[in-house]
Amino acid sequence: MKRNIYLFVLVLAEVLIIGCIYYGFVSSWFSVVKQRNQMQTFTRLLDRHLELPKGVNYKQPDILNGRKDVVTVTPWLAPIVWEGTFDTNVLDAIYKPKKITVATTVFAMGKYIRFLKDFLETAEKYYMVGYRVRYFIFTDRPEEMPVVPLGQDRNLTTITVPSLNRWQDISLGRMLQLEQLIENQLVHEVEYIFSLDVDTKFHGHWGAETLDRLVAAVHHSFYNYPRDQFTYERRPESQAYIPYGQGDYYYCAAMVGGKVEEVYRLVQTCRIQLDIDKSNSIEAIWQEESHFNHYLLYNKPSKVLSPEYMWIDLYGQAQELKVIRYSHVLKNKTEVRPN
Ligand code: UD2
Repeated sequence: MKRNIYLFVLVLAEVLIIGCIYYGFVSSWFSVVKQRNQMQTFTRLLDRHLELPKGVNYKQPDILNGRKDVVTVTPWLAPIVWEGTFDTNVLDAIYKPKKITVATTVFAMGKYIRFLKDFLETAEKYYMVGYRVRYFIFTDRPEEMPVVPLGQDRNLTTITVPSLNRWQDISLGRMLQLEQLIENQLVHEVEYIFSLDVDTKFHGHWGAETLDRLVAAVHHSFYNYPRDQFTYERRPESQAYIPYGQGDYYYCAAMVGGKVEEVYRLVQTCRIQLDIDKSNSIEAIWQEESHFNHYLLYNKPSKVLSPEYMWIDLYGQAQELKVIRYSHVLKNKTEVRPN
């Protein structure tokens, strides 16, 4: 009997000791995970904090004198970026120490691969120079990829995708591809992303002034039009429907960018809306561009790029454009498109 009591006490003590060790281990593991999550949240928040290192010299900002020929802020107080509204010295002093990475996705499908060399060569000269850039090129012709020397901290990944027979499907399919790339890879690896059309060239500086939460560019062909003449989707049966009398600007789909989480939300929403339209046998008038415009009307961009950042070689230089930074090249649509 005495022996049994002794054994019972011994087992109880062992259980208690093991329990305490286990509890200590589990709770310290939980606190490590909690701290790590907190750190990640704080790092993400700090990423938006605009810290200026001491000793940086730049021109004194002015609140009375500035651009008077163009509007430089939206009604929801997002900046509209024009030459003369920012100072590269101060922006670089703030953003370069953050060591951010900007993913840049480009689709070069079918004959559009021919535009890629100029795109990359000019991007290397003007686009996010001095920042880490990771190009992701989606193509069905990997064997025709041009060889373009890249600067320091810049690299390129080719993603081979199946060919498509309709240019509309290529344009629309970008949403799903971007959604998957962000979800599977980029969300863990980069802070910002820009998705750009390939039939384009850079002509001037495109830098940290374009970084923000959600960034959209005003379309070169509609920036001076009344909203009822925008080519929004006007059929209520489409998920992209915008009624007459509504709308801010007409944004182009050739450029969308921002924090990777925000762009993910945009492309995923557009992809879902496109799927609903498809199941209802309707395709919006300007494919994903119509859905972008619908999304951006109800989810305002935090920064808007002026047509300096999205021009077209077809037009000469408009008076209000002090510089053309990026433009669409001329193309023979019937010759380059698959349909
Ligand atoms: C407009 C938009 C474009 C897209 C399209 C949808 C602007 C300035 N452009 O341009 O972004 O919304 O309308 O209708 O707003 N692509 C290929 N291979 C092809 C076809 C397209 O790679 O055979 C890719 C390529 O990256 C190209 C992009 O899709 O830059 C858009 O196609 P587009 O340039 O033919 O469309 P476009 O000029 O009508």
